[in-house]
This record gives sequence, structure tokens and C-alpha cells, in this order.
Amino acid sequence: MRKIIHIDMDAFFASVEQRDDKSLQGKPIAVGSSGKRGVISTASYEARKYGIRSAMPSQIAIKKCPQLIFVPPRYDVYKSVSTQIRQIFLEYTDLVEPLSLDEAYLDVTTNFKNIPFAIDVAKEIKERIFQTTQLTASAGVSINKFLAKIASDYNKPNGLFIIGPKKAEKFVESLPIERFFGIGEKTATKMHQMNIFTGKDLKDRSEDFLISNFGKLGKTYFLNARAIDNRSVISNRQRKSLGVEWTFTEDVSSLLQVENELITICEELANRITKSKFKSRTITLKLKFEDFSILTRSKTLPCDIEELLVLVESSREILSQIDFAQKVRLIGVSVNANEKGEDVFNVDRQMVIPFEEDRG
Ligand code: TTP
Ligand code: MG
Repeated sequence: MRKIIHIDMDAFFASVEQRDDKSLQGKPIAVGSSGKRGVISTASYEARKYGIRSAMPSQIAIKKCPQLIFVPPRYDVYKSVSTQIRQIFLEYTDLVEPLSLDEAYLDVTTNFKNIPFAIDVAKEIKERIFQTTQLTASAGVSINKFLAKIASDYNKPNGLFIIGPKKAEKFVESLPIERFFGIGEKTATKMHQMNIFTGKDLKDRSEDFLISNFGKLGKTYFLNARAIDNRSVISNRQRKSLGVEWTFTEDVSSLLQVENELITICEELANRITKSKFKSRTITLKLKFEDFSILTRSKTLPCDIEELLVLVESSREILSQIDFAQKVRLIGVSVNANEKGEDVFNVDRQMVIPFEEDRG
């Protein structure tokens, strides 16, 4: 039986801002820009009471909470806090799998301090994080990743929740299916139409039924509904892609404007490729149009993509093959180690920061 901890910082960017500026403490704040096309990265818990959430357009947030205070992001500070917490994790185990700047899985089945109970490891880590950063984290403790992640979310903020082996199956039965791994809005709607609302409903369906209706993920649902998740905690997981995106202040129709931006994006991407020594032969161009539809086109080259010139030429070539029926809202370029997984951080009107910069 494995002992897995999932740690997730509370309202991460917003808590860092409140920590560093006392005048923001206890107030509804949002990290992001209040501009016409701004999008919120995250909101303090005081702001969440008004229904303000990550990825919400700022203008909608202002309507919900007119006294909302907007704070610009400081990625370098978030990054350094992220390094501090990872350092703490590594005092307990080598098996640390970061999912983003503020979140990681830890396998503490055996741990450097020989602490027998995972809940005690989690408690200690939470305390160490608070002492070091003056920030709170929530921790979930369970027998696998799937349940540990659900557990960390259970008592947020500053939560600590354990789903032990004996209670795991019953717990999963009572879960709304929206909480399951891989079930988004679309799948949830489809499941509701099939009268599947809870883990129990999911468990009552056969493996064949789930696979034939939901493909590969059906198998995952089948296992998870039985509290089974065999994924191991993978440290230093290889980065799958590296990307930079840009949302235009106003939607643009001029190809020249798109091309100009493309060069800036490629420059930024080339820097990141050099810094991270990322190896890739596939380049992907992404366009989001005014109706929010997204188009991606890829091209695979015979050798590793390293030079700016190669990036620019390839992305231009892809661009030239696209029909512009609409104005462009966003443009992005990424290089991919394989066809799956996108490592970009979706912050509107911001050069996009790769989610896990120091992976791989
Ligand atoms: P989360 O851990 O998803 O959110 P959170 O830490 O702000 O709040 P919670 O207490 O619910 O965990 O994301 C971590 C940080 O990543 C978040 O502080 C800001 C950033 N982020 C974005 O920039 N855009 C997004 O859409 C999301 C979800 C997060
Ligand atoms: Mg968080």
C-alpha cells in the first residue's frame, strides 16, 4: 500500500501578494489586469465569496465585486516560493512530482525521516511551508494520486484531509462524478444523460460499457470508481512541450500584424528552448479566432529545433497555409516532444509563462 500526499498552496498568487502587502490582507483581491480583455489568474478567498474564480474575465469579476482590488502578477516571486516549497518536499522524499508552481505529488511510502504515518509527514510539511514562506498549503493524504488530489481540495484553505485505505471505496462512491480525474463539463453532461451522477453510479457500469462510451478514459473511470489508481509519482518528468502565446489587445485582421507578433513570440520561445535545452522536432502554431474557435497546425522537421530562424520560417510557412476567415484573437507557437500535453500558462495579455519551467 502506497502513501501519497498531494500538496497545493492556497490561492497561491493572491496569498503571496497579500503576504507582501499588508494593505491587501483581508480584502478581496485578484491577480491579473483589470483591462477590457484582462483575465484573472486567481483570487483571494475573500474575493471567492463573490464568486470570483481563476480564468474569469476581469470585467465580469468587477460586476460581481466592484471593490475588487487588482494586483499585477510577479512571476519571479511565485517562482522563488515554488522553489522554496520544492526544497521542503525534497527533505522528505525524492519522489516529488510537481504539477505546477504550487502543487505536487509526493510518495512518502518510505521517507527520509522514517515517519511511519503519512498524515504526520503532511502536517510537518505544512508547518515547514508556513514557517518558511508565511503561506498556507492544503494537503491530501491517501493511497494513490487520484484520491490524494481530491483530499487536498476537500478542506481548503489550510486543509489536511486523509482518505485511508478502509474508507477509500465508500468515499469514492459518494463523490459527484465532476470530481473524478478526466471528467470535464462535456463528459459530465454526457454521463448525466446516462444517469451517472456519483462514483457509485459509475461503479455500477461495466468496464466494457465505460470503454465503449468514453474510450481509453473509460478504463480510468472504471478503476478510479474502485479507488484504484496505479500511476506512480514520477519525479523530474520530462517536459512534453514548451510554448509561448500572446493575446492581442484588440482582435486583428491584418496578416502583417500577425506575422510581426509571430516573430516576437518565436524570439521568446527560442530563448526558452536555449535555457531549458529542450529537444524537439515538431512545431505547432495555434490561432484563436474572434469566435474563440482554436486552430492548431503542426510541422515536424528532420532535425532538432534550436534556432530562431528555423522557428520563424517554419511557423510562417504554417501560417501561410491557413485561411483567415476571421479576426485573430490569440497566437501561439510551441515545440513538442511528442503530440500530447501543452505546458503553457494561459494568462491573457501576458507573455505566457510555461507552467513548469524547470521540468525535464
Ligand atoms: P491553483 O492551485 O489552481 O489555484 P490557487 O492556488 O490560486 O487556489 P486554490 O486555493 O484553490 O488552490 O493554481 C495555482 C496558481 O496558478 C494560481 O494562484 C494562479 C495560477 N493560475 C492561473 O494563472 N490561471 C488559472 O487558470 C489557474 C487555475 C491558476
Ligand atoms: Mg493552489
